[in-house]
Amino acid sequence: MTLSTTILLGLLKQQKYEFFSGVPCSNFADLFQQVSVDDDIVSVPAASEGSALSFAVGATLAGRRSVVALQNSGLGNIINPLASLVQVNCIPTLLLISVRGHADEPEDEPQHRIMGANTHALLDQLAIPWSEFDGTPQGFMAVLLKAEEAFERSVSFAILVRKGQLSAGPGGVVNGKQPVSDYPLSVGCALEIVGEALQPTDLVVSTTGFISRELFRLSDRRENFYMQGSLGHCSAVAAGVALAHPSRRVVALDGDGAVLMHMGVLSTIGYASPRNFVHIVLDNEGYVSTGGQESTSVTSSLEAVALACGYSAATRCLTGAELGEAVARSLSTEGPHFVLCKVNRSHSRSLPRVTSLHSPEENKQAFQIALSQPRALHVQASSAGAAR
Ligand SMILES: Cc1ncc(C[n+]2csc(CCOP(=O)(O)OP(=O)(O)O)c2C)c(N)n1
Repeated sequence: MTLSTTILLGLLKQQKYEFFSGVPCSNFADLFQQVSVDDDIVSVPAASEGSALSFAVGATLAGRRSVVALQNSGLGNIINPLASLVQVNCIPTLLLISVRGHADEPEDEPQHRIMGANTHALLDQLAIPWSEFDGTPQGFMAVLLKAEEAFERSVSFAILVRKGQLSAGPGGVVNGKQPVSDYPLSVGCALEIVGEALQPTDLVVSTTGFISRELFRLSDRRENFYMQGSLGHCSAVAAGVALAHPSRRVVALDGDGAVLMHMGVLSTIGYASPRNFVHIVLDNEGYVSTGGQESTSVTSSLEAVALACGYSAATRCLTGAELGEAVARSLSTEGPHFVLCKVNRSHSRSLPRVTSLHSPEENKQAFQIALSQPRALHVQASSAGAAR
C-alpha cells in the first residue's frame, strides 16, 4: 500500500502539527520538498538528525507540535538528544523513521543491516513506543492517534515507514523552496577532472551515496575506500589515513550534505593539519542521493568555514578549468587543502553500486593492500580491471 505525501501532510496538519525538521531518506518520496513550500508548517532542513530533534524540541517548548523525519541510520545521531533531552525533560515529539534494512524485507545494502535489525529494539531500549505504518490513510491516522496516547504521558512516539509506502503527490515531485542551481559540471565530469590530477598511488576516501557510486563507475581502484554509511565521516577517515601515512597523498571526496552533518570535523582537521590531505567537496546544494531535497549549503560558504578552521588554503570552483587547477595546486603544495566545486544534479543513468562487485570487507582489504604495497608510479589506473 502506498500513501501520497500530500495526504500524509494533510493528516499531520489535521492533528495540528505545525513544525517539521529532519534529514532525508529516499523512502520519504517528496515529503521534505512538500513541507518546505507548505505555509501551514514551519520547516527546517537540519544538518543532522540530532539537530533536527533539537529544533523540534525548541518548537515544542514554544508550543508547536513537531515532527522529526529521519532514516533509521540517523537513529545513531539522535540517541543522545533523545535520551538526555527529550526523555529526561518529558518533551513529546513525533518521530517518522524510515526503516532501511528491515528484517522482513529483501536484503538491503550492507550498511543498513545492523541498524535495520535493531531499530525496534533500540526504540524499546529507549522506552519510545512505536508503530509500523501500514501504508494506508486510515493506518496513518490510527498511528497518529496512538501517538496522542503517548503524548498524554509526555512520551515521544515513533512511526516506522518502509520503502515504497510513501509516494509523491498527484502532480509528481514538487520543487522545494530554493530554485535548483544549474552549474556547468556534473559530479561525473568533476570526478574525471580530479582523476586526471591523481597519481596511481594517491588514496581516495569517498562519501556515502552517488559520489561513491560515480567514482566506482568511472575509476574503481584499490586505492579507493568507498564509504557507504556513516554519512559525514568521510573526511575524518581520510584525514586519519593522511595523519597515519604522511608519505601518501590522501583525498577526501565529500558531498555538501555530508560536510554539513558533521561540520565540526573541519576544525579538527585544521587543528591536526595533515599536510598530505586534500578535501574536495562536490556541492550540489542538496541531498541528491535521496531525491534532491535541499541542503543548506546554498546559503553557506563552506570554503570560508574551512579557511577559518585552519585549512592552509580553500577555493571555490565553478568550471572544469578552475577545478583542475585547484586540485593540481592542492596536490602539489602542503595542505590541508579544501576545494569546493559547485556541481549540478545530473548523474549517469546507470549508477552501479559498489557492492555489486566488492563487499565492504573486500574494499577494506584492497585499500589496506594499496596502503602497504603502493603500486609503482608508472602504472596507470586506466580501467577497473587494470587498477585493481
Ligand atoms: C546518518 C544518516 N542520515 C541520513 C542518511 C541518508 N542519506 C544517504 S546519502 C544522503 C545524501 C547525502 O547528501 P550529500 O552529501 O550532499 O551528497 P549527494 O547525495 O548530494 O551527492 C543521505 C541523506 C544516511 N545515510 N545517514
